[in-house]
Amino acid sequence: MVAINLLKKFVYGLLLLIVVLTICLWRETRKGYYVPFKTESKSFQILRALGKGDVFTSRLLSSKPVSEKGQLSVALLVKLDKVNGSISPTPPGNNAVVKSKKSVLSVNVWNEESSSKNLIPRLQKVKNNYQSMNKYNVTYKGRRNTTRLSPEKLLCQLRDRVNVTMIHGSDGPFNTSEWQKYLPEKNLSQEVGHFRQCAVVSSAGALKSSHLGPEIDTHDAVLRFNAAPTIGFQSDVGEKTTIRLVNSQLVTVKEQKFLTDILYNTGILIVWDPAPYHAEIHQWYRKPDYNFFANYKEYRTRHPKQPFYILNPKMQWELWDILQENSLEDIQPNPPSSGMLGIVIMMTLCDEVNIYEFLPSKRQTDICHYYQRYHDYACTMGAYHPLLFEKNLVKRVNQGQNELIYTHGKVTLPGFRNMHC
Ligand code: NCC
Repeated sequence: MVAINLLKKFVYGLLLLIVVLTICLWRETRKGYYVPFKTESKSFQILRALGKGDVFTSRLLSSKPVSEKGQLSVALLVKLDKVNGSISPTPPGNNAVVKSKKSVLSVNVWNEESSSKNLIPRLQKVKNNYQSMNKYNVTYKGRRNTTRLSPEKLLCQLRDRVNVTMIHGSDGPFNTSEWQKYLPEKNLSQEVGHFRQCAVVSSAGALKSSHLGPEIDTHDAVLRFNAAPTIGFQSDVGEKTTIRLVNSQLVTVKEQKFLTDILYNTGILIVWDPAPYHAEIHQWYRKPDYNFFANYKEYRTRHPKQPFYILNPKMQWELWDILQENSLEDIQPNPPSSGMLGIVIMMTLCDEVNIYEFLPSKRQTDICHYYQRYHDYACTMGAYHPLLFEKNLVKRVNQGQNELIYTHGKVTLPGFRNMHC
């Protein structure tokens, strides 16, 4: 009897230990964890439950740093005045709204002066580590614009200083008879022609339940990134894919199944790879970040009719310099994200570019991608890529309304062709 009681106590003790260990392990892995999809941010769910669906007080961004469990930080509260059912931004410093009896909507959209100081501590640490590592030997000696450039001037800088070109047969190490077999004959603008309105669809989790699919599909061309699917997500992200920009890691790493997954067989493909700071093509070719060249050739052999370009690596640092020049602090010395590269690529091909959920909407979430259940703020705020500063720049040159950022996560930029500098 005594032995049975002892055994029972031992089993209960063991069970308790297992429960405690499981909780500890769960807390340790909070940095990237999988849970079932949430369709709306908690704050918005609460507001809806309270029947306050149109008084948006989502804490997308706050002016104080917050913990990992909190919402994203860094805020600018943009007050929108609701008039006759439509919403228009209130000019800064205008108290008319407060004085009038009109209903006032307080919504938060991306603060274009966001600073890394407002990031959660983990992301601040990651940024500092990348800065000390300086993997690409960035030696930036350029200007720092302490006085803000106008949106028009910033756009002209992008147009005039970022050369969006693809590698072609006359470029350095690619001018061999072997490479001629693989590189597309036509250049990208010959291949696509002239687009009027284009959409760039970020891969953010905030696209989930957005119902933006039909709107996205009305565009002449749609750019998507990496492994972002359409099948199963049409109502939120649409089904048209004109161009897919993929990073070299995705093309190289076997687990990503780039050579076999039919996801990649639609539209025009463009691959890019991080290069040393302002390196010549030869230097990059000898030491790419991911050696994707063999898989590129293999894919071209399997799908010779599908246009597949290699982005000239000079573009990434030309763009990075503009990001650094217009930021008040040192940004990550790593190339811009695929998202930012894709936006600029589309600005060279289209008259107008609508970008979805690059700047987070009211659906903001820490779910990384709309097609996965992985949670990590780094996907939206940046860790390796200087995403925070990319978003600041995009917000500054946005020609659309703040209201549309909030409701649709939508930003509108002009195509380079339509700009008068
Ligand atoms: O996640 P990723 O990007 O494929 O997303 C494409 C672009 O969408 C924007 N984005 C994404 C998620 C989010 N919550 N907010 C956003 O604004 C970004 O602009 C992003 O660039 C990349 O840039 O290539 C990146 O690729 C992934 C990953 O390699 C691919 O998805 C392939 O699996 C990187 N993740 C990892 O390496 C773990 C990511 O850092 C950048």
